[in-house]
Amino acid sequence: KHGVLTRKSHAEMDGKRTPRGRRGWKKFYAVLKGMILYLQKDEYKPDADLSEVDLKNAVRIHHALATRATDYSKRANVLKLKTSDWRVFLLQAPSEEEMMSWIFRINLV
Ligand code: I3P
Repeated sequence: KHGVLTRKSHAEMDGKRTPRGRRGWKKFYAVLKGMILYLQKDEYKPDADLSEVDLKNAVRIHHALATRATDYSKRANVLKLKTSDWRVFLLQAPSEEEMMSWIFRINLV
């Protein structure tokens, strides 16, 4: 699965709140491949190598949990992704349908 997702970092690897200055929203082209959610700067190109930044932004979603971000109301169609290493991301999808589809696919892994 792939598509546009806009990301906000809420908590870091240690579970601590992401510090100010790094809490902004950023748009990515997301690609779910195996157990990894790639958050790429540019649109998916099947045979292109991923840049260092793209690799750094990749999220392992094994044992991660995706839910609707019911406690976040500033934006619509936002899901909350909690990873096994205690990071928390908010991810905004372009539509309700896309958000539900991402939640379903992430939790299936
Ligand atoms: C953050 C940025 C986010 C905002 C966040 C700010 O600043 O303005 O858009 O979240 O508020 O800290 P920065 O880019 O300097 O990290 P919202 O869009 O959800 O308001 P927060 O600290 O209350 O999460």
